[in-house]
Amino acid sequence: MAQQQMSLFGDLPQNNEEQAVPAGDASAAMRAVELRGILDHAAYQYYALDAPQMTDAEFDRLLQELLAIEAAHPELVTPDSYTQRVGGYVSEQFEPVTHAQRMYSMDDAMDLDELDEWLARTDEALGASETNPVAYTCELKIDGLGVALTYRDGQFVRAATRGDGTTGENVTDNVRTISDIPRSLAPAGLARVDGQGRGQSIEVRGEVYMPKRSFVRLNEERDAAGQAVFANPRNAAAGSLRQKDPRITAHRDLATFIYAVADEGPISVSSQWEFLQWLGDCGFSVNRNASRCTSAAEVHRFCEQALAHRDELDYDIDGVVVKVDSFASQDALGFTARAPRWAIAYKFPPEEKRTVLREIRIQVGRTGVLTPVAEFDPVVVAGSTIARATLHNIDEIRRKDVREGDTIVVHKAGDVIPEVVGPVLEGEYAAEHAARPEWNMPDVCPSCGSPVVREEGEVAYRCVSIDCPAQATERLIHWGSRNAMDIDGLGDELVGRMVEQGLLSDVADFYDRLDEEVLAQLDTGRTYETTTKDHAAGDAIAVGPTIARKVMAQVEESKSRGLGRVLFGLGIRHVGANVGEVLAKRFGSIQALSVATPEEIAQVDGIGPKIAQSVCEFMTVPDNVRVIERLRVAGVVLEEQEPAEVVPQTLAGLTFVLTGTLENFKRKAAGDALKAFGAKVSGSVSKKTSFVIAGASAGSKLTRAQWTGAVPGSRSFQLALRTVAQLYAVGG
Ligand code: 3B9
Repeated sequence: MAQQQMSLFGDLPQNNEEQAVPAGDASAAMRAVELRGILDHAAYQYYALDAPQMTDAEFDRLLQELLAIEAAHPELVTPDSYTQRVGGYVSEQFEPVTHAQRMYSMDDAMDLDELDEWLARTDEALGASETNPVAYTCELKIDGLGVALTYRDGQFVRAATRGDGTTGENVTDNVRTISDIPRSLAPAGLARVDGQGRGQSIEVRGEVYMPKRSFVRLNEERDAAGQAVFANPRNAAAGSLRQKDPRITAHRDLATFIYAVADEGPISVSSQWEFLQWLGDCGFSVNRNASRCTSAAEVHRFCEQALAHRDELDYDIDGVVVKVDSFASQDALGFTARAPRWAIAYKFPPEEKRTVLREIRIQVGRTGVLTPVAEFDPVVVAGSTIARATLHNIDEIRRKDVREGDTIVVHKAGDVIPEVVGPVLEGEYAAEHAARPEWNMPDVCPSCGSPVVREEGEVAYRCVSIDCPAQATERLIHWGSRNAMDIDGLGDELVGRMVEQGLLSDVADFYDRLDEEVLAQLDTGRTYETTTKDHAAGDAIAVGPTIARKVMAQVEESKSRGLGRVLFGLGIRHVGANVGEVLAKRFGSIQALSVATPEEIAQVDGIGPKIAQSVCEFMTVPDNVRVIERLRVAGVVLEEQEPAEVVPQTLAGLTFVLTGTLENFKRKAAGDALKAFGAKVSGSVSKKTSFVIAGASAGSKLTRAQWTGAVPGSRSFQLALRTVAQLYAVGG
């Protein structure tokens, strides 16, 4: 969770992928699979981990793209597609619960004008007049987790999360530990329920939250214990509610506010205002900051008050909920598919904070792109502390005109991603800003000192050095990332340390150089704060045997992730996760791919000439070939498990004999590559032998070699020659 701000540019396969317009059905199908994967992953991060990595806008854009593909190709719709769900994430850890009545969402009003429009429309629909105004109940919108609590015969029996609105998770055992939830409904409340609630199931709804003070205390404890801290109270509440062990939940200070009932039929109340009163009579915790208003002006005043006092509350709120008070009027207005027409959520404007921009620091990515990042004094925005934000590129810095030392305004785009809005230029700030020098991209890479280049027509500046340690680190991080080799437990920081200490420099080092014992001794860069019998304060903290063993086990497991992920993990420019899979399917092995021409690669559905060129270039760099060969020797799977679709059988009918020591290939690997193209590989020279590929210290087989069958100048000869030439080129 603490990483949330840092890893925003993390491992979504989008970034360096060619955005191919789905051409044929095959690429549409691939894209649909990929989109589902991305959406599922994003939803999981959002709902299950409470660590969103994507803005809502980006999520929506991808969802729309998937919807468009599925609309055009209905045969591609799968029952598990994100589009077949209402939203939300239903985990497998807790038993699913189907809500008796849908847990509705609410329409949003993004500003007071939109709120006014809704009020006017609702007044109109209900036939309001000056003498007979519509009454609205205004409540605070608690930024917690929606829950449904079921009482049978007045006894608490079940708690469920909101989930996707239709199906949630059974979290009864955990919710039972929340102290402000009544075990049984108080008599004062039951007095107003048909038959005193006997034989009845009553489901109330509300929000579970963690008080701000408890959140701060919990994070202090976690930090002291070296555990990851929660980004905000909502995440802390979610993490606490989704514990497998209810005893852990019990030790987290959670609380609730209840505001609704799934079916008000058996309760003799006729308005939301009375209903809140009834909830209190039952013993529920009901937020006291609510107001019954009979004019737009009063509603406005409530919203302004809520905004003005939000920081004084011991819980986070993200807006105001305005509900038509009378149940009869609510019934008259009814529901849309997702939300009641009688309620609206006025969302507070996105929070902006002022801070000081200390430094614009360069981050070198794995492809050598230099990205400027704003580092500013930490500020709490929308519930979590932020201290840096990407500035993307020099054009963006010029457009915003931010300079080191400026007082700046920051916010969170989509309430998630930290962003610099711009410099504060009012009053004396303007002159101070003008007196500061404009920031410029460096001429040399801050990591390795090589000159930086800006390619024609590109905004990005790049370090093109092969030996840049920053790029090496980023490439290694990428190799271990979730959509590549998925080496769990391999934090960015740990990789950085390993590179600094010389334990790792290329991806093959994970498999043939990394040593568990050495890793265990690696200094983490942190030091002990206190002295115990085992260490003194100030001593360096080592990785330790437990984490070292875990990482090595993950490295071992990663060997069998498959060719598609290897191709993605290698960080070949323009090869994203999707392209990696397509290439793996089509060519079946890395050998076959490495000897394919750009034209052959570009023939694959969904692969353009730019990708093809980039793959070929990568495969001819001797360093890369050596790394691939070391991966193979270490046992990393470099073949597609399913047979390749169609590899051009350019060598069909030809028989090869391999002999001697080849420079960069194991003989077997070279043979597999030839076979993938349809060649026969034989162990001994005979009349049928077309070619002998002789490495160093070849013996009798070379002596006995002779041409038979292949006529120089024939097509098969030409193709064979070219393929062999490529094999050699690749082999250095
Ligand atoms: C079935 C506050 C929030 C909120 C409602 C809220 C979120 C949602 C809602 C709850 N804060 N109030 N209120 N303060 N974060 C309005 C959507 N209401 C319901 O879920 C709901 C559900 C209902 C009525 C309300 O009744 C029906 C009965 C039979 C059939 C159909 C509906």
